[in-house]
Amino acid sequence: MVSAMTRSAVRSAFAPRMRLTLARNVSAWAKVPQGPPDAILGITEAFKADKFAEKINLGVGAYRDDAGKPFVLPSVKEAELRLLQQQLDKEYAGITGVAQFTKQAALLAYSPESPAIKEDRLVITQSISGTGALRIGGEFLAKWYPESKTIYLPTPSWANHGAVFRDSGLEVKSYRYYDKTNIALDLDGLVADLKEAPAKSIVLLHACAHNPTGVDPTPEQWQAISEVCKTKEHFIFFDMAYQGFASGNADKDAYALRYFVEQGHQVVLAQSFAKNMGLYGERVGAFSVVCESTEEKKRVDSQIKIIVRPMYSNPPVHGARLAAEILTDPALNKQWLGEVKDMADRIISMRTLLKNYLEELGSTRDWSHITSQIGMFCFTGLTPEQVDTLAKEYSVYMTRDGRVSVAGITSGNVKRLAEAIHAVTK
Ligand code: CBA
Repeated sequence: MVSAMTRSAVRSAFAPRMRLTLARNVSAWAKVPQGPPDAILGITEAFKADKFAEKINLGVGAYRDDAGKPFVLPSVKEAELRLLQQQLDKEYAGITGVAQFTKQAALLAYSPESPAIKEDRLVITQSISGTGALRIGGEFLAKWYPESKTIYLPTPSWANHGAVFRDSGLEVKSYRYYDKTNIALDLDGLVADLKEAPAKSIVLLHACAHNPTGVDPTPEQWQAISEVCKTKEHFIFFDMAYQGFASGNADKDAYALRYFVEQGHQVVLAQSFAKNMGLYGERVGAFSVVCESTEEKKRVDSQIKIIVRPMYSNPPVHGARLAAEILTDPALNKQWLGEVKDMADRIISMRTLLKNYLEELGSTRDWSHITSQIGMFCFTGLTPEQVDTLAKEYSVYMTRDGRVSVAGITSGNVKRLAEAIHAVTK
């Protein structure tokens, strides 16, 4: 047994080391709270943890082939082979990226006839896919747009928009977009809210294939939206993450952007090549600004570089080189456009199959919106509780707002999906 005297002697002998141990036990991150999983990418984590062989992931908007496998476009494989043969170096790109890529990205979005391109007054920078483009745009507007620090998003909008713009230093507000009752665009609500917003506010518009609703304005409705934005002198931020996916035609999907430019709106644009080229993990995108003159373009370009340089210095080259090859070579470009159409068509045929199966099963609900909505997503109208039951009891995963990534449906899983949806909506 150790006496009291001995114990205190031992304590003082070891005191400095105990203090050291104590200091080590209190981590610098002890007060960091647990954050919630991401509303969309968190679904993939839950899906991966599910052991059921016939599980279905309809969470993230990523295209799958009819066997449910990730799809590398044949045009991308061809471009990859060509790049390999060229044995290119791995030097840094400039701050605004691979010039051949950005030139082609601008042509794809705005068209070669665009006055902004012809008159050499379009600033464009490569970005870390669509998200990075939105972030550069948010930072640029927060720093340099003098009229407002508030951006208006549609309700609902992509789950990440709010965080991107808030972190860029903008205040985020919303305008009405979706009419739940009629499963359509709430044009009156949208126009009323944009009229109500202070003049010269920033307005975010999904250029096509609205995420998550799959409801896009018609050309006439776009004209009405342009009109109210003109009257109120609002500043337009287009997010175009799905060019080609809405109609299967890249030019048709660029209608709104081109119309607004034609109407004299000085827009900015975020582009993504994740979906239409299947370059998800390559992170290929672009951010562009329509300027008034070539002289103004030079000044804006210098400020974009000043934003990008401390953020990530310059973008990765591989994916941009792939996209440049596809967009530059006429034969490869044609092949790619055909592949985009094939992807869009497979999605459309899955919509029809799902609706037919639900009807065959005797569902009395009106499922016509499954086929009337466009793009990658179907906004099913399922409640968060029904979504939870689908995950727990049927291993069917989708976002809690009832959004289904139709690109994840296959002819092999659509029947089981219809049965599961029917079971929770009976
Ligand atoms: N804008 C919109 C409207 C989007 O839907 C997405 C992707 C992006 C960003 C921008 P990226 O940075 O990959 O180019 O795309 N949205 C998702 O498809 C998904 O990729 C989705 O499932 O909603 C995501 O990141 O959440």
